[in-house]
Amino acid sequence: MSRLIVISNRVSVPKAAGAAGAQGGLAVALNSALREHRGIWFGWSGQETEEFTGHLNMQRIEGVTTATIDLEPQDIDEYYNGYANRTLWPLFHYRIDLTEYDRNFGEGYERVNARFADSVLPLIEPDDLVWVHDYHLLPLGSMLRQKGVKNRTGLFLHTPWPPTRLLVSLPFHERLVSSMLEYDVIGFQTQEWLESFIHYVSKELGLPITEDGTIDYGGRRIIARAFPIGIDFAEFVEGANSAEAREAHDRLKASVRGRKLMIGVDRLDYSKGLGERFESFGRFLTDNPGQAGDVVLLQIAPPSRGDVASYQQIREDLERKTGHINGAHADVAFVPIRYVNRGYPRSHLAGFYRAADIGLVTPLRDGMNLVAKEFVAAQDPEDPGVLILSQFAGAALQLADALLVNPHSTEHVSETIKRALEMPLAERRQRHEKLLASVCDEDVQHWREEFVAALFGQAEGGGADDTG
Ligand code: GDG
Repeated sequence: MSRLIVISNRVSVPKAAGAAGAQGGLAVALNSALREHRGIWFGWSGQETEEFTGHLNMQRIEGVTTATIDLEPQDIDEYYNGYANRTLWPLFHYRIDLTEYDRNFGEGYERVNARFADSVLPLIEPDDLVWVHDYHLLPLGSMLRQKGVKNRTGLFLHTPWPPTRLLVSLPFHERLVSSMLEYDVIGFQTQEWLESFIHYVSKELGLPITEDGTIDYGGRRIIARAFPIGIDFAEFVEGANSAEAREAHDRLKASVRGRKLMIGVDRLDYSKGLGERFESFGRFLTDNPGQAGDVVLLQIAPPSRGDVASYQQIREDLERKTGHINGAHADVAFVPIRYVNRGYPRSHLAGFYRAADIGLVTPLRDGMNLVAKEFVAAQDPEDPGVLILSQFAGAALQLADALLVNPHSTEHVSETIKRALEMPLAERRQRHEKLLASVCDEDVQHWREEFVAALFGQAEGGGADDTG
């Protein structure tokens, strides 16, 4: 078996099952992948250093070797807070109104990608497969090639890929996308993002796409494919059956005192549609005065990217909206929105999901969305809750038996909440069964195996495993 070198912006050390903290979806998925694969996970430590040295901090934790570097404050400003999170993240989530273009960000992004390439280079051995993750590191593959790396390299993008008409608003977009074409495999969450990418490559770069869907780049064939990410189903179900999960479940159930419970769990991010979600719930309360005291929304939203102004803005916005809606609909013994700005251990989350009658997952745009899948996995199959899911989450393509909504329409979401609350048990079970089958079969192991097979298949010289 070839060794795997995983490269991502941050390296997140595996955590014990019950550990607290808001690990992002990427961290959760990669911990699980690396547990089974011998290999190294390389990335930024999250620490600052006055002057970049490229010194590798190596650690071995639970069978995974991690190698990290520290970055200079200017790197963090321009690459991480700048180009990655003020330029690419909003653009890739269709928010050109929030997208900032600054020459220094672009230069910082390229400088840090080059620093990543220089630092990881001595760790790469001839037979290793190199698997790069996400929008922070799009040009890394081409920088590794320039430094003589001949290994098979792949990129998986966790975010959406924007339509060509939006992407062309990015200065130097051709340079950025061309740099991605040094990877052998480029993976997207869904067919939709893949099609947008292919559209760009063919229309803007004029490259031929072969009949089997590969990109012909100067005679080299690049596999571009959808690999929908999943959750670690077995681990999650085990956590959901733990004593801590049961205790968290019972505590939350007792606190709502027989009322119906809706749950949302999201990093505090404008792409997650939290403001629209709160407004939709406010509308439901206004439109259904008879039910207003009977439904509680628990929104868990651990802060993220707090150094970026648009994230400070969303936080203020949500505080205002929560205050407004609670002010209008609360009673002496009842507050409709419980808005919590902190993270919980995963096992507690599982208990909370299970206690909820409705999972409200309404991003305006999301590469995949793992919360939707976790909500399904945590339900009691005999008496399952209902998943309300945005049609704009990548997950909607696999979870078509959820109640799909347009998160921009407060009217639609409000009516769907009503429908979910009234859904008969037989329909809930029927929908849940189908959702569960998808979440269980297309789990994170499946995702990793498919990606590595595509990467390795090429290494063997035939694209042998490029099925589906
Ligand atoms: C990116 C893409 C894609 C949240 N609060 C707590 C907590 N979480 C965990 C959730 C879930 C993860 O964070 C969030 O994953 P998502 O997929 O929902 O979203 P992003 O962070 O935006 O992830 C996304 C993903 O990458 C994977 O490819 O699906 O589209 O944007 O696992 O449970 N975990 C803990 N406490 C919390 O309070 N422990």
